[in-house]
Amino acid sequence: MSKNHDIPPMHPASAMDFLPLAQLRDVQFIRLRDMVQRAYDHVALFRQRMDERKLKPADLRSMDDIVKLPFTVKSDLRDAYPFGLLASPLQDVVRFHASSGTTGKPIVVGYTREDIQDWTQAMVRSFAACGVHAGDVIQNAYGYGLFTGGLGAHYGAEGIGASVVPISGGNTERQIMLMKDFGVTVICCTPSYFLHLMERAVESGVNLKDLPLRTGVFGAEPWTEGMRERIEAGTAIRAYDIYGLTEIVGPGVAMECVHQTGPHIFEDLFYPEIVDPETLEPLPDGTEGELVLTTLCKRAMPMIRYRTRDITAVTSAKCPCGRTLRRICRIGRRSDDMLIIRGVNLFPSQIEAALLRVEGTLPHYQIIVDRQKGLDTLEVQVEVTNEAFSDTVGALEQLQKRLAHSIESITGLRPAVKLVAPRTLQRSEGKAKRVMDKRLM
Ligand code: DLL
Repeated sequence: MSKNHDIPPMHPASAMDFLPLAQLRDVQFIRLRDMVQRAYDHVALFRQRMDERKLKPADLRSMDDIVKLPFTVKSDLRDAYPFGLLASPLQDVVRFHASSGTTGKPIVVGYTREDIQDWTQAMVRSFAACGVHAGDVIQNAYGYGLFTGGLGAHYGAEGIGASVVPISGGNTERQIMLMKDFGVTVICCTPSYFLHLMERAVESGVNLKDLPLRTGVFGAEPWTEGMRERIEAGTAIRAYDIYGLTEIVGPGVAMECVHQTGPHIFEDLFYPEIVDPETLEPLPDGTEGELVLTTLCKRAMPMIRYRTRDITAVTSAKCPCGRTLRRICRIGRRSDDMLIIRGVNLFPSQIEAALLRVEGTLPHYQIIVDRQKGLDTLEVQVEVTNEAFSDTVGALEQLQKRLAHSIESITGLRPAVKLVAPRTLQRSEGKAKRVMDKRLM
């Protein structure tokens, strides 16, 4: 029995994780057909788009036919604000979440009781995949509220029978105090917020390596292998990548197992495809493109072929854990976060990778793009370690050169690198904001 509840914890390892492929495809297809029928019957937009293609739910004969279905994009959700895409009557919806996005109205998603159970199960499987179990003390520093991170991780943590500390984001001093006093073993937050926690722990005289903390469940924003190395070297934890998005469910669409080989997609619930973002042609496993996801079980708000804008590849290469679920490669970029500087395409994650290759810097940086006399300019501000900061001017100039060179070798662009003192750049409590594009202001 779990400690705080009358209900027993959910079974963490799902048979679905290890299903032979032929069986998995059968399960997916049965679910797809039912879901498409429901969407066709109850959502005007899906019916209209399928009618335009002269496609009926019964025309789907196997998983391969998924490519006949129309895509859904973020503006469809925005245009349907707030309840236009609900496939269930409002009285069956037990929860809403919303994501603010950058402009205009938020996108809203609804969940039935069964949807919440499926999502909880996906999060239970996520925790189980990275070795979290009943008896763990999970500090949940994802934001609670309309953002899916807090409640999504919370239900999964309770579901697996752990004790949850529902602290939400921010309040960093208190986070460190509770982590120490409660014997926290697992932390859930964005990787950028964890860096902030690491830094504040040092300032408060707390050595995270002395605490029972052993696992980090990090996601909601892009992060690099270099960042994982820095986090693991500075603590005694193993850092795992969790992926998800509001439109599909929230966290728990995909999660890394203990082998840290990239997040396994819970394919029996969320069917992945990769398409060419320009032509929208399907691409084979192993090829990079835009991730498209279809919910197979969602009742209140099914999503058909949702274009995530996240660029990755799906791999079916075997993982030592034995899961038959395919994996996504680390998501380093979105098709809509590309900066074009003097005609060169640049992704913020390339800058992170370049900076972390060089000794003497901290993983806190900001990218500032501007236009002067008609020419694009790129400045990268990066914090340096205390030791490096107290170095001679000559040594700092050398460091600056090494950083500019590292960035140039990855991006082809030579930036102005500005070294700043430790703790100068703004810290995030949720998703980090790395880019300031003054050309748009
Ligand atoms: O960020 C859900 C979530 C909460 C995921 C907690 C993981 C942990 P949104 O706010 O809708 O939902 O943002 C979704 O964030 O399309 C990606 O661009 C990005 N993202 C999420 N997880 C990762 C990750 C939540 N592990 C958008 N790596 C997605 C890279 C990620 N990017």
